[in-house]
Amino acid sequence: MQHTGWLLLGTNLGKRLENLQAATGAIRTFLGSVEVQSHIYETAAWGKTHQPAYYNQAIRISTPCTALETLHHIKQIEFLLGRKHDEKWSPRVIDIDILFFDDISITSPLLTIPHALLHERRFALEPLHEIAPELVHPTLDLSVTQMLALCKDNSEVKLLEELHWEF
Ligand code: PH2
Ligand code: MG
Ligand code: MG
Repeated sequence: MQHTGWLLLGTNLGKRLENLQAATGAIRTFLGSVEVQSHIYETAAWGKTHQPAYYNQAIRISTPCTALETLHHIKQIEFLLGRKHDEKWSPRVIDIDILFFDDISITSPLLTIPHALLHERRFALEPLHEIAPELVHPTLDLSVTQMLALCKDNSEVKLLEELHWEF
């Protein structure tokens, strides 16, 4: 059975565009098809703000893996791409977060779906809104459009113009 996952990719160390491309390639290899990709957004660091700006991108995947299997593969991909065991919210080469998975809601020490901080983070909501405005949060009962309208986070999130991409 195929499952649908909405993931957020984030990177603020090294060559950010290449990190996103490598992550997408590895997701295709280990998880399944990448069906939709948002534009890339350059976003001010949230949480610990004194660090380089991120590139963030939301994608929709189709995978035979369950949510826990998906998490397991994501951890492997992050390791493969050079992510170090780091402190909470410290700069990273790649971070892959599960925002939504089918219409499930799980709260466990290993995994929380939908992502627990999604509604508080403009850097996640804007890219997700581009690819899934009508998706409804199963416990808040709000669409992504509604969550974005209610979001109090005013950190900078700007659409990256192709001309500004770093090669
Ligand atoms: N991820 C974090 C903490 N802060 N800020 C931005 N702009 N983008 C992120 O992906 C991000 C963050 C923890 O994973
Ligand atoms: Mg994260
Ligand atoms: Mg993460």
